[in-house]
Parts: sequence; structure tokens; C-alpha cells
Amino acid sequence: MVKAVIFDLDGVLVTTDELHYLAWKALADELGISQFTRQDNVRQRGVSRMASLEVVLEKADTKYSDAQKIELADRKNAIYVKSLESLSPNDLLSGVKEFIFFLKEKGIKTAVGSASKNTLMILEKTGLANEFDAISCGLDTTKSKPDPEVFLIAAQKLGLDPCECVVIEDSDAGIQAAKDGGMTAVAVGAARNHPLADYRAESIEEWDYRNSDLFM
Ligand code: B16
Ligand code: MG
Repeated sequence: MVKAVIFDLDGVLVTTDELHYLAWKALADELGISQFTRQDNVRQRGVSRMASLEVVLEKADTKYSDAQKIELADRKNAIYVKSLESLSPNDLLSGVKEFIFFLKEKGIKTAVGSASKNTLMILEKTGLANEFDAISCGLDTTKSKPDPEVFLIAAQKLGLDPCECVVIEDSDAGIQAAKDGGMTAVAVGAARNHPLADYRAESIEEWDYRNSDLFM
């Protein structure tokens, strides 16, 4: 049986994808980049803020210095954080609380493995700050998913081997990271057709985890 479940944050526990998109779109508009689309935004899922900025700048005529890029990423983050002001426990995705309770009853540890540097604030606002045995986030890492670093740090904080951990992810980059890290990967949402996934579900709510061999 698995010893821990490591949750991706955005798209798995909570969905602020639309808020990320609107903040990047606002920045793109400010910079006169009219071609930034929702399809571009799909490639920003699960990857770091700076890697996401590069997706926006692919369509820019101007070349930006590293210092300017940091300023642009800060500007986007300010817009995004402002839009998180009204985030509350009501914004947790359906079935999340029940699944965490199920895992606790089974004695399975839980962790968060997220690219977001806003992880702690999002967990606090949604009432999950004290629910996990470990948190690994964008503040702990030097490499962005698909590098497995964020999940390996989570496993290390839990005191477990990667092969004892299951990762639940909604991004292609995150599924790749989980597999490269030697973990079992459950793909939900946008990543559910990823060829490397070991298990697939529409969402946690739709997943028949009670009957999954993972937890028998
Ligand atoms: P921040 P996850 C990711 O969260 C988002 O999916 C991705 O779109 C975002 O660029 C990344 O966090 C960094 O977020 O700007 O708040 O540090 O899916 O890994 O939980
Ligand atoms: Mg995600």
C-alpha cells in the first residue's frame, strides 16, 4: 500500500487557473501583446512563474532583460494575488476534504507539491493550512516541473522513498515530474490523457478511490 499522497495545488485542490490566465492576459495587454490566448495558458499550467512569463513573451516584439523580466513577473503576481483576496474554503474543489479525511483514516500521509510561491497563502485562505504532513512549493525549489524536484522535496520532508508516494496532478509537466521522480502518478483534469499516468480520473470527486488497489 502507498504511504503518502502528494497533491498538486492548482487544478487538484483548488482552481485558480482562470485567475492566473486573467493576470497574464492583463500583463500581455499592458505590454501590447495581443496574441496571448487560452491555449498558451494551458502550457503555463504547473510550471513556474518565470517559465510562464516566457510563454507570454514568445509573442512579444521587444526583448526584455533579466531584470525587466523579474519586474514583469512581479507585476503579474501583484494582479494575481489581488484576485485571490476573496478566495475562501468554498473554492476548494469538490470531494477534496472527503478524500483527505479518507487518507487520514487509513493512516496515509499527505503533502502538497506545488510550483506556486503563493502556496501557503492559498492553503490558509482555503482552510487547508494545517491539514498536510508536509508542504513543498515554489519557495523550496530551484527547478520547475517537469523536473521532479518539488515532489522529491515533499517525499524527503515526509521521510519516505519516492516509490512509496502517489502524486495527483492536473498538468502534463507534473505527470512527467512525478514519473521521473519514481512516483506513482494519478492524472486528473487537463492531464488525464497523459500516456505516462498510472491512474486517471476526471477529478478527485469523480475518482472511485475507495475501490482503487492503491489504497487496499
Ligand atoms: P505562482 P501548481 C502552478 O501551481 C500553476 O499551475 C501555474 O500556472 C503557476 O505558474 C505556478 O503555480 C506558479 O505560481 O506564480 O503563484 O508562484 O499547479 O503547481 O499548484
Ligand atoms: Mg496544477
